[in-house]
Amino acid sequence: MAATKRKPASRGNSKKQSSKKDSSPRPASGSNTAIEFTSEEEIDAYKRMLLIRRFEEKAGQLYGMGFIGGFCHLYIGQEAVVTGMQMAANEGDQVITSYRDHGHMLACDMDPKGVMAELTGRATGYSRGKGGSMHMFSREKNFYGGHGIVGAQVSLGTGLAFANKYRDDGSVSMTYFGEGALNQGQVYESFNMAALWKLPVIYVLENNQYAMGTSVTRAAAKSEELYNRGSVYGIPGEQVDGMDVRAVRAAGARALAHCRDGEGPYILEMRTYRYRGHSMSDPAKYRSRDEVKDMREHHDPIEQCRVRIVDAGVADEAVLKDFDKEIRATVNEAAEFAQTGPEPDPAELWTDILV
Ligand SMILES: Cc1ncc(C[n+]2csc(CCOP(=O)(O)OP(=O)(O)O)c2C)c(N)n1
Repeated sequence: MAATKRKPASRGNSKKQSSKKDSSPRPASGSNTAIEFTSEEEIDAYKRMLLIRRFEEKAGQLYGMGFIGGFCHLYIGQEAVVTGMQMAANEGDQVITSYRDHGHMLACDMDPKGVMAELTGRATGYSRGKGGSMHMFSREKNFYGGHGIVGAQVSLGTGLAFANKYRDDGSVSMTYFGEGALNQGQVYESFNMAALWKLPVIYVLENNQYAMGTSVTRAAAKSEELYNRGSVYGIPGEQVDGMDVRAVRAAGARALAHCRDGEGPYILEMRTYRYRGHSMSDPAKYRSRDEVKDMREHHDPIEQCRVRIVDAGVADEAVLKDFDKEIRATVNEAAEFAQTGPEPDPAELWTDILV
């Protein structure tokens, strides 16, 4: 198979961009072939993405009110990535990601109550209140965390793919990481092994343009072509408009088919953007308000979906408002559960530790 499947898409799909050459963040227009959704799929995608958005907004509020301690990294702006991938995936395919993980858990159909209760450190949370925002798992839902060490999940995700190949069960490991993590050595060790052994793994590179306060153009060589980073190992890659859930699902389907056909790993560079700071303690002074405003106004994944739904007459504003109401109710219920659940028993300090 050719090392690189697609050329980077044109970056000219954004109207208002910074005049600085090669420094303004924007999603690629992606390889928009066969990306149309049915009416049901549009609604499904809209609801899934809105659940993540509303959940994250609530988590941000609870953090501000002091209910959540430690780190908390929100996924707002990036919802289309994990939503589109999960729409393409089969049951049994695994997900593993970094600390920016709440959206992935919800997309894996984990219970919002259990996720929120983990954020507030309650015994009713997914890690019984001992993991917090960055460390949650659900074997049942094939979600393997939640990892605070940048890039560490890439080798673990490659290991999941090794197990899939060993068991020959047709499952694919969807291994997510940021463009900051991409420059780590273990990522390339993983690429080598995955290509050598033709492991069924999709490396989902969530290029949200910033690693903490460092823009990708300052940190990565050839930052316009990150999809190409596996080419020396013969790993195909493509750049995808990560703000368009349809483009993500289409690319995800291509990559999954490649893996299931026994062709080995695949890289999807999702051009996306995070609206909030790196974590709740980041005032994001390294970028302008206009830059964020432009992304919100012209590229928002949920708004794009909403406009398509209304324009095509799939649902009207009143119906969409009802969806929002339902989703807000689910999230409020999760927040209530997370604020009222019991704290972990102090005896738990001595369980689940490696000696
Ligand atoms: C090995 C390691 N080095 C540094 C850090 C500190 N750190 C936490 S997040 C982060 C930036 C990672 O950015 P990226 O991979 O692009 O992911 P994003 O936060 O944008 O989702 C850094 C340097 C860490 N947690 N682990």
